[in-house]
Formats: sequence, C-alpha cells, structure tokens
Amino acid sequence: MSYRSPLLLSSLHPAAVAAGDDIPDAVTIDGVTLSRSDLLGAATSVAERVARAQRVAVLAEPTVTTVLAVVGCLLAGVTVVPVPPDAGNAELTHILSDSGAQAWLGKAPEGSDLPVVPVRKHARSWHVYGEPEPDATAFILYTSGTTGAPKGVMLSRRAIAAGLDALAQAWAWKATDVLVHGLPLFHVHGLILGLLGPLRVGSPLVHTGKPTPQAYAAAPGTMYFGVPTVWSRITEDPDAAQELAKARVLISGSAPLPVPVFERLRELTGHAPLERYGMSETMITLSTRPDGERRPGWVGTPVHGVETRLRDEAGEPVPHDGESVGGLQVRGPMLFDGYLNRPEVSAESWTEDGWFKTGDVAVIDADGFHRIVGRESVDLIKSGGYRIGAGEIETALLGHPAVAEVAVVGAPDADLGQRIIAYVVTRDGAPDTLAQQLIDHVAEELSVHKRPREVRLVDSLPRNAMGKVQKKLLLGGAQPNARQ
Ligand code: MLC
Ligand code: AMP
Repeated sequence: MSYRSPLLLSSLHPAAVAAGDDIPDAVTIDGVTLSRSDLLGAATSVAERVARAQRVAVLAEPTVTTVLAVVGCLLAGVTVVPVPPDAGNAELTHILSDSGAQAWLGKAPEGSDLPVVPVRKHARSWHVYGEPEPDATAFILYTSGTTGAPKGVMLSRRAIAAGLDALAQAWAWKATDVLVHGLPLFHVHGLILGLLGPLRVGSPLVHTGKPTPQAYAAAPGTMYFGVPTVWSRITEDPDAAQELAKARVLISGSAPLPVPVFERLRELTGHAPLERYGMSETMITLSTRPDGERRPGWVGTPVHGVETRLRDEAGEPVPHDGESVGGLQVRGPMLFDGYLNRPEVSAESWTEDGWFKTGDVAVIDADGFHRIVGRESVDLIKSGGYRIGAGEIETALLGHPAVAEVAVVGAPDADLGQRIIAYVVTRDGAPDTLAQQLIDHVAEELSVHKRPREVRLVDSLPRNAMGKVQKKLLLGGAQPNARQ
C-alpha cells in the first residue's frame, strides 16, 4: 500500500507502520537489519531525547547508531552536524566551534567535553511529531574550500526533498529497488542520497561498511552507488564485477569517471554506468538517464527543476556548442542556503542574477549534454571522491616546527583521480624521518584521507614575480581534476 505523505522521510509514515504494513529490511548496516517499524520506533525514541536541542553533532560511523541519530533529528527538527569519524584535532575543534553543536548524539570521540545524548537501539516510542518547516536547516555539512578551514554548507529540508525527488524521477528509482553502497555517512553522496534517498523512496538500503568490490558483489541490489575509485577497483576484480550484472543501474559520481573505467565496467557487467554530477552545495544537478544516452565522459542533462549556463571570466555567456569551455553556473530548488557564519563567502558564490558559481569548468552541447572539464582552481583537490582544500593541508603542515614553506597539489592518479603531494622546504636540522612525520601530523590534525600520499622535500618552491607559488609547474603542466 502506498501512503501519500508530506514527510521528508516519506516512507517512515506512522500510518503505514500503525497499519502493520512493514518493510522488513528497510536499512541494513554494520550487519544489522532494521525493519521500517524498528527504524521509526527507535528513531522516534531518539527524537524524544534530543527534541529540545537545536543542533547536535553525530560521529558519522557506518552504524545503526548513526542511522537512528540522523533519523531521530529529522523527525524532531533538530539540525545534524555529521562529523567524519577520523576527524583530527584541528578539524574536530573547528567543526564543533563553528557549528555551535550543543551535544553529541550517539557516540562521542575521545577527549570531547560536549555532553553526550545516548542513542538506545532497543528503545521504542510511537509519538507522532509534526513535520518541521521545509525551510529548517536539516544538515550542516562541512566541506573544503580552496583556502582556510572547511565551511558549513546549510541544507534545508526543502532542498533535500527537491533533490531526492529529482533523482528518483531521473533514475526511475522506486520502492521496488534495493540500494547498495558503502560510502561515508558525512557527505551528500553517502548520507543524503545514500541514506535519506531510500527512506524517502521506500526502497531498502544495504550499507556495506566500506565500498569494496567483494562487499558490493556479496550484496544483492538493483542500484549501486560509487565514486570513480570504487568503480575502478571493481573493474580490477572481474569476478566481483560480474555479480553486478544482475543490477538495474550502476551510478557513479563525486568525481570524473575515467572513460576506460566506464568502458571496462560496461564490458564486465553489461551496464553502461549512469554518471551524475553534483556538489555538497547543490546536491545532484546533472545526470544521464537509464532510458537515455550514456555517453562516456559526459554527465548528462539537468535533473528536474535545474537550469545551467556557462560564463567566461568576464561573466559573458559562453556558447553551448559542445566545445567552448566556461564556468558552470546552476540554479534550482535543491541548492543550499549559504555557508554557516560566512555571509561574504556565501554572497560571492552567487552571481547578481541568482546563479550559483560551481567553480567547475564545463562544456554543454546543443542537446544540453554536459561534460565537466576540470576545476577553476588547482587548490581544490578530489582524491577518492573526497574534496580536499590544498590550503587546509598547507596550514596544517606550516604548523609543524620543521616546515618553512609548503605547496600542496593534487597530481593525476589512476586509482584516486588525484593524489595529494606536498612539496616542503624544511628548516635547518630536519630529521630524516620528516616526510612520514608530516604525513602523520596531517592525519592527527585533519583526517586520514587528507594525508599527503607523498612528501617531497625541496630546496625552494617555484614562484612568480609576485612571489606566488606556481603550482602548475609542480604538476608538470598536468590538468588537475581532469578525466584521464
Ligand atoms: C591512505 N592510507 C595511507 C595514506 N593514505 N597510509 C599511509 N599514508 C598515507 N598518506 C591508507 C588508508 O588509511 C588505507 O588504510 C589504505 O592506505 C588505502 O587507502 P586508500 O587508497 O585511500 O583507500 P581506501 O581507504 O580504501 O579509500 C578509498 C575510498 C574512499 C574510495 C573507499 O576514498 C572513499 O570512501 N571515498 C568516498 C568519498 C565520498 O563519499 N565523497 C563524496 C563527497 S559528496 P586501511 O588500513 O584503512 O586499509 C560529493 C557530491 C557528489 O562529492 O557529487 O556526490
Ligand atoms: P563535494 O563538495 O565533495 O560535494 O564535491 C563537489 C565537486 O565534485 C564538484 O564541484 C566537482 O568538481 C566534483 N564532481 C562531482 N561529481 C562529478 C562528476 N560526475 N564529474 C566530475 N566532477 C564531479
């Protein structure tokens, strides 16, 4: 039976649960399966405990606790600040102070002095909450910019509902689908699309913990989500890839899917992957379609409600001729409400006539198909689908006493898309083990995926007449974040 519902998580309809119309396997995570009534009962009990808070932090490990914490907050209208489970000292301190989170909901990291509100998996409540205002901020998602500490992207309930409905329509995503993925639960891809999507559509979710080829092969589903690194690793494991032949769609996003990976995946699974493009700030704005053309290297056409255009550096229109490259601007109902505490940066992100400047450069052809060519700035790196600011890593490294100067770049990498390399000029007397010390220092301060894969100790950095480091020279002319 289907229940028409104004709820953000429309499948968690109390009337459906009260009528005994259960979904036995609504969410499977960390080896535990929750039915729809388990999820609603336990998350409502979380809601009761947290309802008086405005904003709470959730240590976003892939566990039942995280799922219940997020759903409980959405039921009660409390803003969630998802925190990467491996966040280091500087990153954690920044996220907590910038967001103003009042407590941890569920698990807290060691050493944090915020109060902890427990999540009890076996508690149940059947209180029915009114639906919070659509404009209420559901999440503050921290994401890196080119410089400085990560910024808090404010996503409203209205934006999430619009973004998910547009995707459900684009992908013909139905309650009969089963979604499989193992992506982190603190970004748009794994959390908003990958957890809230199934709870809105009513399709079961299997979260595999990590997105490994073996785990994907072992989890029967109709839709699989992955970042390009995940798909590339799956193509290197043909037995695992062949298990995915039974799926309805394989969907790639968060970074450019290299054409050879697209082709190999099609060979091994019989499926040309769907590719979609998005950002933390915009959710997903472009996608190819199951019943449409899937052109390798292209990310398709706007989803419902989205408009796009290209502009040159002077703000002048760039023709949509499939060749001319311009800055991609978007507008639509799934866009964010600005960066928390950063009104100037928020204002600069929009044009005067109300379009969001993505920072990506693209071409659009006469049929409205889009190809992402790269990013405007070399300082925004995508590694394994994670967005990483070069400036943030440089600041962390400059905090180490042995470092005099530093430049961080994202070099092309067949597995990760880009790999982080730090060029470092040391102070006198630097120890032999410095490179590894610096890698560990970044993990302690920021997080594991922000560690440089390589530290190159150099005598000087190439600078222009103004003293600015010329990162393109360090990259040897390679185009950052480009499809290879
Ligand atoms: C990594 N390792 C290191 C290291 N870097 N060890 C020493 N020194 C370093 N510098 C370790 C790792 O900890 C890991 O150890 C092992 O090496 C392999 O690391 P890896 O190659 O990074 O692989 P892995 O950990 O498996 O991660 C790959 C991945 C991950 C694809 C699973 O990058 C990932 O989950 N990416 C998803 C990012 C994402 O969701 N982005 C969406 C953003 S939203 P060990 O011991 O753990 O094996 C967005 C909007 C949109 O972009 O459009 O969707
Ligand atoms: P994030 O903030 O982590 O959400 O990263 C958003 C960025 O990821 C975008 O600005 C793009 O640079 C990149 N991105 C996402 N999807 C794609 C895609 N399909 N192709 C190319 N780049 C992508």
